[in-house]
Amino acid sequence: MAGTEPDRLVVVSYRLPFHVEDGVLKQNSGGLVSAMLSYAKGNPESNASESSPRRILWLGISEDTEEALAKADRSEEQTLFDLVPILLPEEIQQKFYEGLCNNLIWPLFHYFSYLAEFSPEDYEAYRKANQLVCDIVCKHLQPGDRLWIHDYHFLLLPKLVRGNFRDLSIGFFLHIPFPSYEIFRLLPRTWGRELVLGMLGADLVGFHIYDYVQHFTQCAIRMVGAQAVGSWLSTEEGSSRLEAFPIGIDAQAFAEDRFLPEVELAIRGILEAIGDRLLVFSVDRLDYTKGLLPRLLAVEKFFTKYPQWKNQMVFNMVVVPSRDTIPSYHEMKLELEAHVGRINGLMGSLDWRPIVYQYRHLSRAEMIALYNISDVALITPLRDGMNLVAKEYVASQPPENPGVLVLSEMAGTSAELREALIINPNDSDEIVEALRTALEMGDEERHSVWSKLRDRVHSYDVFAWASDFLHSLSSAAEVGRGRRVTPLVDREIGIIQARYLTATKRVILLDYDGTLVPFHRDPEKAVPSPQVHELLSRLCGDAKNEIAIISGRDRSFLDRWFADLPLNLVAEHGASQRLAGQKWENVWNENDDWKKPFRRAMESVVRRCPGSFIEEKRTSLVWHFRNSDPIYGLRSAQELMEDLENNLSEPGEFRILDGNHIVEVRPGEIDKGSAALRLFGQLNQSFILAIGDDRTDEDLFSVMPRDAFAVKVGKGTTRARYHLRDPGEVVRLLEYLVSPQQGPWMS
Ligand code: GDG
Repeated sequence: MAGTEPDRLVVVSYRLPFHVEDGVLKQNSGGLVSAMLSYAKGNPESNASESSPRRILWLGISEDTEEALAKADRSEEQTLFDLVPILLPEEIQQKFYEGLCNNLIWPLFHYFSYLAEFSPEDYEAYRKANQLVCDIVCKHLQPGDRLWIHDYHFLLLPKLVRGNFRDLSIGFFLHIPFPSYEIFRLLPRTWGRELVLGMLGADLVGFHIYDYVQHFTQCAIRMVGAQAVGSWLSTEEGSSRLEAFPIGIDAQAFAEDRFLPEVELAIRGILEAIGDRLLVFSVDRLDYTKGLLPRLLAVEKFFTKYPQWKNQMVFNMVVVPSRDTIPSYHEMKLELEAHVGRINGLMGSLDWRPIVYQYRHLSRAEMIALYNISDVALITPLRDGMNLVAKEYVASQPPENPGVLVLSEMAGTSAELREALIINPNDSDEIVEALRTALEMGDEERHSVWSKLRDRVHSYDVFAWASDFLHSLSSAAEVGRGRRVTPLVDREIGIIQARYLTATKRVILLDYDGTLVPFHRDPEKAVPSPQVHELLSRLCGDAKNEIAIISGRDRSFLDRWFADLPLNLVAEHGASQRLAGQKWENVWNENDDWKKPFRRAMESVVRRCPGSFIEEKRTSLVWHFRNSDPIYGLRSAQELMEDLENNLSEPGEFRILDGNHIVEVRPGEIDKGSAALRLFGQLNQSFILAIGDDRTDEDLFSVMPRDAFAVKVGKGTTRARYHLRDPGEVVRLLEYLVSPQQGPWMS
């Protein structure tokens, strides 16, 4: 890592958005680079920190060398970019890009699962490519940088970079849809888990629309056991915020550029060709997601059903060349062209072709002219992450005579452009009727619909989008840093061990389930291993130690496994306690009548939520849903919590807790913190270590003095300062304390 340069943005996208042509740096068309350019220039109307120019380092695949890019002539604003081309080894590039990106992720995420190819070699190449890109990115990162990673080529990258830079602000944005769990689960389990965890390496994960946020959340809950609270997802590794940022366009530029001379020239050309007929258009890359053939057949159906429109309307279908050396794309193109020929042959006349088909890339002026002059845009993809053409069409319309947008409900942008004529692209009759409505729409309605669409396209343009994302990233990264699991590492273990060794009196407070012993589907089978038993015995054998197990379990369970050890035991979160070598005593002595209404509420949830069950303890009732469907379990837990709350008469009399796959209700005066204070008074021993994994342990952490070591096991927010990943690490830590001669901890 080189010297510090404050407030630099580092962007990684598959392609570098610049290339060198005759020694001059040329900017590729695309909203992202324009947005970044405007961000780099700074907004003169903003506060000081946002008004000054900022540098952007951009890394991506390129055919130009770093030297050629650096030497190329640049405009003044382009000098704000530092460009790093990435060149992957040929054997990886092919399998990574053509293989995993284009033959698996693209079709699968667009719901074309029958086209998805699940090749382990391609996945391995994808892993390697992400690792190689990570190595290059890490070499260029500097303290204070913010990193913004784009799209499905780099789903693993956020986590890989996070492994090297714990506190870096990392944002990730997905430009294509994130599919529902039913589609995503088709991926081999290890791949799916890796991809989700890869994305969750970012502080902020952005999608176009809220549907995709929900789909991702469900996948993360089901596949990696993430916990969702509001817009945050937590795993053992940390927390990420998920949000929808519907990408915008440079609406102002589209509105103004229609007056450029080259655009006016192109408009005149189109007008001459179509005469006084109405013009309907579409522009897409050649791709099966775009619904090209169904659209064409719907237009044919339109002319058949409404022959009065023959010779009155022209459909200009522009298909932009893409991947047509691949046989399936080439076949798609031939099939499309065969139908264009057939329809024109069948319906056309000497002076009218119903379909004007173009297979080529248009210049920007031609695009804007086409947008400007078309009466209807027929945007009917079968699936699309967002679809910028729809927004560009809206922004380019002449206010005096705006056109009509017919839009597929399968395009992300339909969630925003709600006033458009929304169609289902598989329903040819609906397309036919929408086309007719659009062509016949009266002036007043056209103006009213368009002005609403225009307002939306202008108010959340690409600059608002980028600045919204980057602002959100700053706040998410700040919160994320606070929440990130701080695994104990050598240095901290060293400090704990040194304090342990020099202390004259030590207290060690241990939770049981999820802390000393991993969870089991059947709680009765979650029993301590001989290693744990022997370890506890060694800890108790040291006269300086006072060891307590403070658990939610009942007395008989704790007696069964620990009666032979000189341990302090606390059962049912503090309702009973047994001091080492003494008898059990009850802290709570009421009868069971209070449980009745709570039990009734729980029984009703058990009937509805398969796999869940009620555990009755002397001083609490617990509803478990570890063995239920995780999403339905969570929903049922929320409903149960509300139901239980409704049974409370006095505040504080009972506590309702949502723990690790449980909902528990118990008397308000019983908690693990009070139990610890009852056992050990003011907790002023020279060494105190408290370890626990769930919400009930937070009560324990909350009574810990400042110099105590509070350790949270697993994911989730906590008051504890330290984290361990799982019970295995807890045992390792305790072994470490009793055997000081061991080698390094984790490095
Ligand atoms: C991904 C997602 C999401 C197209 N043909 C020509 C041309 N274009 C320009 C358009 C528009 C862009 O390309 C295509 O817009 P998309 O929305 O399809 O964007 P992609 O980058 O292909 O796709 C998509 C997008 O990312 C943004 O997040 O909306 O869902 O798949 O800007 O104007 N431009 C010129 N000539 C053409 O022939 N000059």
